[in-house]
Amino acid sequence: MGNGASYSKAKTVYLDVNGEQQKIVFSTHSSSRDISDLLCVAAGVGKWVNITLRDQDGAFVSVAPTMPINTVRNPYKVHAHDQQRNAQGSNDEFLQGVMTQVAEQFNKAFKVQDLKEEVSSRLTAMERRMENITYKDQAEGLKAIEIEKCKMEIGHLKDELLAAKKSHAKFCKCSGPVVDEKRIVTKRDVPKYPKYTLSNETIKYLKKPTFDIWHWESNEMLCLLEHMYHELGLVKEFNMNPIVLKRFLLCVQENYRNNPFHNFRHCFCVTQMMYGMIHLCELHTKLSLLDMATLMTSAVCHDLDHPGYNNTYQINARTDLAVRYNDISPLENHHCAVAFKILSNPDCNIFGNCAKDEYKQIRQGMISLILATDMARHSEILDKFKSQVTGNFDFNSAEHVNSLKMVLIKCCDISNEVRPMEISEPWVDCLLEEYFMQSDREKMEGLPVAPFMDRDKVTKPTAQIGFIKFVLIPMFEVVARLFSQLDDQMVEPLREALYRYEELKLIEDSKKEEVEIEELQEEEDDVIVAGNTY
Ligand code: 0WF
Ligand code: ZN
Repeated sequence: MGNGASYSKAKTVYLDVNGEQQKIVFSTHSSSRDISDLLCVAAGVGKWVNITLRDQDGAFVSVAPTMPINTVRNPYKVHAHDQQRNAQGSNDEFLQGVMTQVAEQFNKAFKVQDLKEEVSSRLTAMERRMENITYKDQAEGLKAIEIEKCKMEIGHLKDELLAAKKSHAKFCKCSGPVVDEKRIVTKRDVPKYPKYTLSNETIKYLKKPTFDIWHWESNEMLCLLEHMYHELGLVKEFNMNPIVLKRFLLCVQENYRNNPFHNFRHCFCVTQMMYGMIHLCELHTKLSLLDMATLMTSAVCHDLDHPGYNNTYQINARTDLAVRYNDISPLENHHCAVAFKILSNPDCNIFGNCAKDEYKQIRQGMISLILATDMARHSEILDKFKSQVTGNFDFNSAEHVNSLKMVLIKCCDISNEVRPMEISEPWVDCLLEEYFMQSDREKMEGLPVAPFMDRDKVTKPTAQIGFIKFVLIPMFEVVARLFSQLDDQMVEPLREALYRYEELKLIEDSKKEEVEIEELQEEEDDVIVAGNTY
């Protein structure tokens, strides 16, 4: 394993374009758009064509700098969808396309359980689109009966999907609909998870916020996480079986989805930052090992099975998660439930050898910390902590320490901008890609869209300036009042990031102004020409 000190990395991804072997090579700092363009070239199609990739199991692979690499023997299948042609094609073709998509997704749903919810809500969205077509097509003369037939077909598919969902629940004897049982059991066991030797340099860097989190593939990240548990003395203190620890981490990794942002690398980043803060703040001198185990395990589990659509979407779209948790932090409640489902398997329970009371405290702590990552509770949690720090912060008070732990996990969760620019910037692209996926879907489903998620309104600097200025810096400044070493190592890098984005915004604004002046000039010229003509 290397040391992770170099920041840029080239990725090679192998492709199957209609049976022909191709490959693309890109930097991990490329944008998703750049990679999409490369894919179009590899597929021999124009840049307006929408490309999707599927792996050997038929699962979609997101086109992003974080996409998993593959091997020449397991290329991703390239599918090109010509949007221009579709737009010009007949309504019949469009309806045919919709039906094919429905059938494709439906078939896939039988193979992959966790797509069922997705399929169901997409069917609803398609139904709404069909409604729109009905009105438009009356003018264009498309037979209403044809549309009715398609609607009926969708209705049948939905009924069958619901029946399949129910029979699966019966078959699996799921204790509740919270968790997809299949994913809780690891697909591969510990022997398949290679052992790496960590260099001394890697071990040293791992404690720093400058650690290059893009340098490592999944197995390496697992190995680094395992090292953190050992190095902090948690394995010894809680009498963890080292194989159970490996299996727990493997199971955690398998329960993160391949979202552009909320994926296993984000889990690794948040945990590595927690590990870094534990060392930087010398928390072992202030907190117990039980607190440390709670902090680390909460970080590892905090976004388990994130679907890539935030709480606002869950609530507005009235998803199963929102219904299950009565609109109260549906995602965070779900991440936590998945965590304890994993720990309920004795083969994965790293706290299996703890005393009952210790387990109870760890469980309580983890619930409190994972739920604290809901940004809707940001002011409530920070204001309470601020008042404790402003008075006399008491490391012997359980309430004060709980507030501190909540703020620590919050800091780590949104800490990308603390890292060097080369590391932090690609995360903004990943997050915007996830946000745009959500806002596109919200538009399609007629749901409200937040301006900061709207691809027509947000840019990287506008997204980051307010977030760094009003969320990140104030929060890290409060923690730095307790641990002054944070000033140089975390608050200062945040100020530098803010300055950089403000500079970028100025450049962006002046370019926009130039374009506006040019447009005005052209309009004026047109008026003069028109004036001369008439
Ligand atoms: C893109 C920007 C943003 N920037 C980050 O660095 C970051 C880290 N985590 N997150 C981030 N969001 C979110 C992931 C899930 C929750 C937090 N976002 C924030 C938004 C655009 O703009 C604001 C700005 C101020 C207040 C609220 C939203
Ligand atoms: Zn997170």
